[in-house]
Amino acid sequence: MPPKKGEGPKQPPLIGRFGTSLKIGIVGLPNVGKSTFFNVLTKSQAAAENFPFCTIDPNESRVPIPDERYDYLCTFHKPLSKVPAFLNVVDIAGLVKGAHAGQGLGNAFLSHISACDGIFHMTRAFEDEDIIHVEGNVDPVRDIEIIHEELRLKDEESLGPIIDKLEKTAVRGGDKKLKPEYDIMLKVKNWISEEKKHVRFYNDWNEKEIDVLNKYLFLTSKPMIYLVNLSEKDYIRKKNKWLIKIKEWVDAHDPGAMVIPVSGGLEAKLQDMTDEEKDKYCEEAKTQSVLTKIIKTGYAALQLEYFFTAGPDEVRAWTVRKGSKAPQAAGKIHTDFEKGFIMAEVMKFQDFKEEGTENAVKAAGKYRQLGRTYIVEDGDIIFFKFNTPNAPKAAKK
Ligand SMILES: Nc1nc2c(ncn2[C@@H]2O[C@H](COP(=O)(O)OP(=O)(O)O)[C@@H](O)[C@H]2O)c(=O)[nH]1
Ligand SMILES: [Mg+2]
Repeated sequence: MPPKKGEGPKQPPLIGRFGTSLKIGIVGLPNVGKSTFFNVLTKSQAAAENFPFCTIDPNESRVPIPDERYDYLCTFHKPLSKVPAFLNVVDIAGLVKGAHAGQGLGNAFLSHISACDGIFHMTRAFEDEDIIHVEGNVDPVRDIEIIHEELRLKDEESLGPIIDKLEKTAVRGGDKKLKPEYDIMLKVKNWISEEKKHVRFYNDWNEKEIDVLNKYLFLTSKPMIYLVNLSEKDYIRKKNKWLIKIKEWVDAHDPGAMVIPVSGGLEAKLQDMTDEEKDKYCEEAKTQSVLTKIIKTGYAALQLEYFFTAGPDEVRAWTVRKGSKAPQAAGKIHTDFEKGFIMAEVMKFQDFKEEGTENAVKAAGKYRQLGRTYIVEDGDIIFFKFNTPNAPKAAKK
């Protein structure tokens, strides 16, 4: 018999803040279209569903993750309450050259980035003489390098006092426990200051090193998705002289990172249309919005995924960190669920859709009862059984 799914090898540790309430910041030079894009994202949720709590403050928004599985479950159950998964997005004011040394509103912006867990790095590849470019002309590769360098310099600056302090305690103070941390920080410093690289570009950090990195959460350890803001015309024809150059630069410096072409102008225009108008416009122009892809990519970059609980009362997506085991996932719903965890009854969404009902899934032998070591998979529909003295034996949220 093959091993039970979900009880596979140990997953590697992840760099980043531990938690599920993570944020992604839109970062870039001034006037590249960040706020326009942020407003499109913010409105996308307002239009889709009326969630009054989505706008956290003028610069931060909770954007629902578009998901056909969620939509299907809502249509199926017609629940009283519906809660999708969200991506928290922050519109960060433009960063300029010298920000690490306090240029512009430098340090404030950098601390806003510090509060984020991932970065939508927006660059401008559209020409428009009416819109001032802080660097004088359009050159997104140069602009990407400016932002990268600011983040790197800021990390370099943060490292100084960290190493001084560790040196005092671990080396001169003889605190042996801290010596490994000191050594790791020297390695990080070498990488950032001598190699002039971002923390994330070194893909061989071991578990111990990642533990230490997660204590400091360097700006250059945050995953980055490159959004190339194009004119509507270039976006539609999928052609712009910078696209290949950007892709080559990213592949060489930040291998594995995604480059996504977008047109803020087009997205804003589509947003103001009715669904029919939008479909017609996209069909005629042979194009489509890229918002859904951007939102999903951003969410995945934060190492997040979700499982569903679904019934007539509520259909809800629960965000967990990738690789979470069933009891931790249960704990997202209620701490009692985790403490008194008995089992997770799991249906795959695809099975549910194909079989048509929960009973049919059961009859087909595809309804599984899984234990504490089960690693939750994205889109699982879960019913937890748990045990606590003062609570019912099982609960379906
Ligand atoms: N031509 C063109 N102009 C844009 C586009 N996106 C934004 N803009 C304009 O560029 C200016 C700066 O945009 P904004 O979103 O405030 O940029 P931010 O400074 O990066 O937040 C505004 O006048 C926008 O209307 C676009 O895709 N095409
Ligand atoms: Mg702005």
